[in-house]
Amino acid sequence: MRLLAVTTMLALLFVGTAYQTSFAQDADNDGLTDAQEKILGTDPNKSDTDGDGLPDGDEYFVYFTNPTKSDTDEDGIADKQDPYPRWVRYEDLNGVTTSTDRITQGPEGLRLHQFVEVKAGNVITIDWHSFLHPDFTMREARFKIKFDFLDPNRPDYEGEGYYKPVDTNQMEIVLPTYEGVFKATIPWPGRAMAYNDWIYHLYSRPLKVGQIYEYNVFFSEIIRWGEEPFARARAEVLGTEKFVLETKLGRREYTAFAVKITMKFATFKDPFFRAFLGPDPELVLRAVFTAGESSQTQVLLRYTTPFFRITPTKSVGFSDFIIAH
Ligand SMILES: [Ca+2]
Ligand SMILES: [Ca+2]
Ligand SMILES: [Ca+2]
Ligand SMILES: [Ca+2]
Repeated sequence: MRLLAVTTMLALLFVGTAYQTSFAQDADNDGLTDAQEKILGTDPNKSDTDGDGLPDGDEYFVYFTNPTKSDTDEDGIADKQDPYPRWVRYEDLNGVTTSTDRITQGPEGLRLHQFVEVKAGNVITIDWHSFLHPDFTMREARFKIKFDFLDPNRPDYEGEGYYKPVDTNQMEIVLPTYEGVFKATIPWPGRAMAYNDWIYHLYSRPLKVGQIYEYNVFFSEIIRWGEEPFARARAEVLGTEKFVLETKLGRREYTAFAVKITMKFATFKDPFFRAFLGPDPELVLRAVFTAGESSQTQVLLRYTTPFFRITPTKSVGFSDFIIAH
């Protein structure tokens, strides 16, 4: 009788202890507690749930890859081997624009596939493919643009366009626009790329404090109004800072590289652009990356990009993107 009572007491004590420590317990020692694994749907007793060679905790906190999927971006290369393993979704802070971006390494260099959706009453989508070369030059792009208008009297629109090099310093561009297709062959300077691409040139290389990159950014929309479409950009890695990110597992602080980007435009002729940006505009933007050792561990957390909205009315604005994690 006495023995039974002791056993019961011990059992109660054990249950109580297990209950108290379950929140902090990491049974498989993969950097995620059992409670966190429940939220993410990973196996609390298996450190590498999807068997891709990366522990669950590293996938979630360091690589930003999916711990339950061995090939996060579905390019046929498992997360551990993939130099660009993510298919990442960014949202702008106004909740208007989302972008789902993927970089893959192919025989012709890096390839960017970006799907942008702008929901501001009407819905505009841009399905963008381009090739990024290590010298900051974009040699080819093709894309689809769709306008889905709320106004039933305004017909929806869908068009395809491309940038194709004629030779090393000229580019043929075809832009589908609401008023029709715009075609031109324009001088294409060295180290020049479309504005969809510039952030990925920084993303695709390990950054170091003090580094400076200079290049040109092409804004296709303004060429139709006779403006000089290239901005001269200068990106400087200023230093590291603390960056707080909201994740499914709560707020988490990262040590991050802060990059300052200055974009200098030519003098605007159009009165609308002059009024909005001044006659001699220089935009100062910023980007934040986790301070990783390689392109695989370095994650783009936040960046700002200017845009010139493609009709029906001229507009200029900024999207401040933050990673959805
Ligand atoms: Ca665990
Ligand atoms: Ca894994
Ligand atoms: Ca994975
Ligand atoms: Ca992959």
